[in-house]
Amino acid sequence: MGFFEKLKAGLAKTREALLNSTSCMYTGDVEIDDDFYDELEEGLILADLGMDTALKATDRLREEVRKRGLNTMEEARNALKAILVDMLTVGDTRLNLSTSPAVVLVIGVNGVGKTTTIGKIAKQLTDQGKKVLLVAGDTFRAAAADQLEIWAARSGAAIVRQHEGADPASVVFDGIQSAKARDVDVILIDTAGRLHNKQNLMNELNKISRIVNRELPDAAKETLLVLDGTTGQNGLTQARQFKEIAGVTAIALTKLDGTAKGGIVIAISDALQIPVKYVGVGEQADDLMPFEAKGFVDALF
Ligand SMILES: Nc1nc2c(ncn2[C@@H]2O[C@H](COP(=O)(O)OP(=O)(O)O)[C@@H](O)[C@H]2O)c(=O)[nH]1
Ligand SMILES: [Mg+2]
Repeated sequence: MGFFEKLKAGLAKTREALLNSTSCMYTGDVEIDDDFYDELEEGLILADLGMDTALKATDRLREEVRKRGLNTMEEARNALKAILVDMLTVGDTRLNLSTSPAVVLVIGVNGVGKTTTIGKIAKQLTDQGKKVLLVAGDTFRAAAADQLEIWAARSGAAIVRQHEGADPASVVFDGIQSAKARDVDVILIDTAGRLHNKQNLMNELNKISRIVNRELPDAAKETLLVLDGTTGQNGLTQARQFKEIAGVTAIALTKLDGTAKGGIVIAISDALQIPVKYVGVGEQADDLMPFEAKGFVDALF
């Protein structure tokens, strides 16, 4: 399956939801009037764009239709697609890996797909000929490092881990020394998402960041927040919290294959102005897609 076909297949449920909730856009004889805009706005909210983003998109469409004198549904649909692409365009969609090593700190709550996403990115990077090192910073359970180890074996990446319960910052320190010794291109750091309160989590992530900044002051760094696409608006709430505590630079939205709530991508980009850089549409290594706004919107309509 080609890239676009795969994305399209992965977004099937979201596309269906959007099609149902915005059916007013697919009937040729509907007037483009206030009722139409109300119905569209409601439809976009149902498709998980959230109230603010749905309102903004509808207002922009209204403006565009008026300004350009659009009068067919097809024209209105194309205008809406262009507006959504624009709302999804909030910065560079590729990870900045411009130095060797570059560091990607991967954060997010438990179960969203952090370890899996790291494994997939590792596989894609090693396939491109890069030397990758995985750091098992989730030390809560030995199983977390075991899971990362499986991805290391699958991708050919190296891994640094310690015993269960070890200080994550110390694992990161070890990982960086090892990366320096082995001329690694990309360090991917896994973290735990189960710290019992916000302050705790913030302290932990800050400690890791301090080590990274001290040991690799000139390295390209990304903080990649992983969000579970099936949680819809709750994902947006998580993103706001993590943005506040950890300075998120990139987002990966996983599990879009199992949900009709994919419209949340648009809400997140628009509300937080943080670029979505990956979307996950399955459990295999090649089910992680580099995000591209136009392709995403095309796959939705
Ligand atoms: N269907 C689907 N499952 C996914 C995707 N990404 C992760 N998962 C699954 O979600 C579960 C939790 O993933 P894991 O990486 O362990 O989450 P973590 O706790 O954040 O590290 C696993 O069963 C993964 O296989 C995705 O894009 N699609
Ligand atoms: Mg994990």
